[in-house]
Amino acid sequence: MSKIEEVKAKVEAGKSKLVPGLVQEALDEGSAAGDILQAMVDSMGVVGEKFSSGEIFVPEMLIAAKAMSKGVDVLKPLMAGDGSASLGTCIIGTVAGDLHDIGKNLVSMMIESAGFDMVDLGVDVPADTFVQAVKDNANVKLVACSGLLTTTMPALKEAVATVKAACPEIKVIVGGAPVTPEYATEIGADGYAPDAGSAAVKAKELAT
Ligand code: B1M
Repeated sequence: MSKIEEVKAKVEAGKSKLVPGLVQEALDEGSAAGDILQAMVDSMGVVGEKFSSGEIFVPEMLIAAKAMSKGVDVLKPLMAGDGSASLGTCIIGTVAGDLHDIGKNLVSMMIESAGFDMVDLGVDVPADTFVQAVKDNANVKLVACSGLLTTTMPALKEAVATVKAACPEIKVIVGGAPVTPEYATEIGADGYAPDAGSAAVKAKELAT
């Protein structure tokens, strides 16, 4: 089994203590950070399928998520930006009622590496909190809202509407597994991205 396959297996199994060391070993063997990250994202896909089929339950999903986060911590310094001039501040959060943060954290990491200063509001963020953060921080150009559940898509809509009503000059980008480009347009978002890499590209496009 290759080191990357080992990382994938241990994330699936939720082995938080082993994953960081294996990620480091994979890097030391010459694997690219992006490939290791993709392997961990794939693991979460497998975990989701196992949850859907009733093979595992919420606690197993949670420990797999923790294991992946530990692995991402090792990769984060390698994905950091070049420290050049800031493109502005981006407020990011997962919308109200939604506790999923791995995708949001990856999106935050990639937008930061594209040159933005990030203010991460965490998960379960009420619409008004996004607005307050725009007011409390300097040079805000962008609000990025993540939603992972079909049941929290209305919260995404509320977040976009609330930010747009209070701060029309601020661009809002949305994403997350159930979100489509059509839905993003329907709820009045300025941008949509299907993954973390394209979120960074879209963020740059909207803010410059
Ligand atoms: Co949850 N969960 N979960 N879960 N969970 C899903 C999302 C689910 C698809 C699993 C399944 O049934 N197959 C399902 C949703 C079904 C639906 O709505 N249609 C589900 C469910 C049902 C639930 C609960 C309701 C389960 C329950 O309690 N019965 C519950 C809800 C809790 C809540 O939020 N209120 C729940 C809880 C949890 C845990 C807490 C246990 C845990 C999350 C822990 C954490 O995040 N810290 C968890 C996990 C781990 C998952 C799965 C397995 C993995 C999610 C993940 O991290 N994926 C997930 C199944 C799956 O995704 N296949 C599942 C990896 C991550 C990199 O991908 O988040 O999609 P993703 O992010 C991507 C893109 O979506 C995009 O870029 C990211 C990186 O490329 N993206 C953006 C995300 N945000 C973006 C923002 C952007 C642009 C792009 O612009 C701003």
